[in-house]
Amino acid sequence: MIGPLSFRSGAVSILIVVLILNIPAVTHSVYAQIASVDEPEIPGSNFSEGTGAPNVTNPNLRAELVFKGLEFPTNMAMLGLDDFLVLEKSKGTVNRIVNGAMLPEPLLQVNVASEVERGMLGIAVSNATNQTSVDSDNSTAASGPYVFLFYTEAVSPQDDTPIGNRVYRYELVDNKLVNPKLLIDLPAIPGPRHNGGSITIGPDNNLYVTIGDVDGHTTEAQNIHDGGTPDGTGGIFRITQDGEPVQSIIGEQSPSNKYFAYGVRNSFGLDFDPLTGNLWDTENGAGSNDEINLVEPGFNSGWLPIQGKAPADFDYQELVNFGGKGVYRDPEFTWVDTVGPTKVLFFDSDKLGNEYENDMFVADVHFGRIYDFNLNENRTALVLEGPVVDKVADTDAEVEQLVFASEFGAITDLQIGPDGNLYVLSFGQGAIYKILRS
Ligand SMILES: [Ca+2]
Ligand SMILES: [Ca+2]
Ligand SMILES: [Ca+2]
Repeated sequence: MIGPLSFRSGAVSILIVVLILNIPAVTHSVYAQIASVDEPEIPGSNFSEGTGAPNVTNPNLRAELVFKGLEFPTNMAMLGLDDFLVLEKSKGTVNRIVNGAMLPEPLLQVNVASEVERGMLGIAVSNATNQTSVDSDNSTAASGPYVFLFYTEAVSPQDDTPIGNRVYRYELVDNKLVNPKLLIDLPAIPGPRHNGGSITIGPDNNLYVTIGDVDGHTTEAQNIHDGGTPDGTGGIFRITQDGEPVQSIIGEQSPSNKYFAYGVRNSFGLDFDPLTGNLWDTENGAGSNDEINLVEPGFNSGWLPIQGKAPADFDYQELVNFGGKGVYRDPEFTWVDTVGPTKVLFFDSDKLGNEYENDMFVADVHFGRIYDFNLNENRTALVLEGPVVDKVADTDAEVEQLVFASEFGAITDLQIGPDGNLYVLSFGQGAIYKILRS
C-alpha cells in the first residue's frame, strides 16, 4: 500500500535525483574539463533543502516568507504585486498565488513526463502592451497576456513516455490558460536529464529558450564533427511569439535556423541585461565547471568537449563552427566545484540600495545561495577581484565573497517584483521568499 509517508519519501528521492546535476566520480582540480561521453555520473545528494531561515549577508536587508506549500516549484512569473504564476515540476501545473493564497484550482494542468529533470520547467509572460493582438493567421484575437510554457509533454496521464520538450503559447482568460499554440517541439530523448527549460522574452520581443544535450552527445550543435546536423538539443533557441525563426545564424534548415547559441550542455537560466541588451546564461557542468556566459549571436559554449575555461593548449579546430558562423567564447565566470547555477537576473531596481542596482544575481540549487556580481563599465565582463580575478572560483572560499544570501534551499528562480524587491523561488522549501530592506 502506498501511504502518505512512502509517497513523500518517493518525492524526496525525485528531488535528490533532479538536483544532483551529475556528480562525477573524479575530482576536479583544473579549470577546464575535457569531458568524455562515457564520463560516469553518480547520483548523490549534494543539494540544499534549506533551513527555512534564509539569511541575507547585508544586515540592512532581510528575507520574508511570501508563500509556502508548493511541490517542486521550478519557475515563476509575476503578473502584479503579490500575484504570482508558479510551475510545479512533476504535477504539470501552473498555479496562481494572489495575496498569499493559492487559487484552489490550477490555471492549467498538462500531462508531463517528470522523471529526473523532466517536467513543467519554464514560464514567461508577455508584456500586454507589447504583444500583437492578432495571431499571425489573423484568426485569433488574444484577450489576455500571452503565457509561454516549456514542458516535457507526456503521452497521457497514464503513460508518461515523453513526446517532446515543447514550448506552447497560451492566453490567460478568467484564470485559465487557453488556446494553446505549439511554438517549438524539441527532443526529450534519450534523457531524462539536461532538458533546460528556461524561457525569456528579449528586448526584441522574441522568445529565447534553453535546452541541454538531453543526455545525447551526437550532433554538430554539440561540437561533434561527424555528428548529424543540429537536432534541436544543446542550445539556446530564438523564435518569435508565433514560433517562427527570426534570422538564421548557423544554418538555414529547421531547427538549425532557430539556434541563437549552441554547445550548451545544460542551462537553467537566461536574462537580458537591460542596459546593453546583451543576453547572459548560466550553465551546469558535469559535477564541475559551472558557468556564467555572455551569449552573443552564434555563441558556441564549447560542449562537447569543453566545459569551463578552455585549456591554454586547446586546439580550437576540435570545435564545430558552422563555416565560421559560430564563435567559441570562454565563460565570464566558472565555479570549479559545482554549485548548480539556475536563474541569472539583472537587478534593474534601486530598492535594495544603490550598491545592487543593475547588478547580476545568480541562484544555485546545491547550496541555496544567491551570488552578487558587478559588471564592468561596458558590461561585457564581471568585476572580479582577489583570487577570482582569473574568472574562476577554484574553491568554496573563493566563492564566499560573492555570496549575497543563503539558506533558501535549492533556488530555481529569481524575479524583480513591481515593488522593486527581489523574489526567490525555493525548490527545496516549496516556497516563495521576498528580499527587502529591513
Ligand atoms: Ca562553456
Ligand atoms: Ca553592486
Ligand atoms: Ca581563482
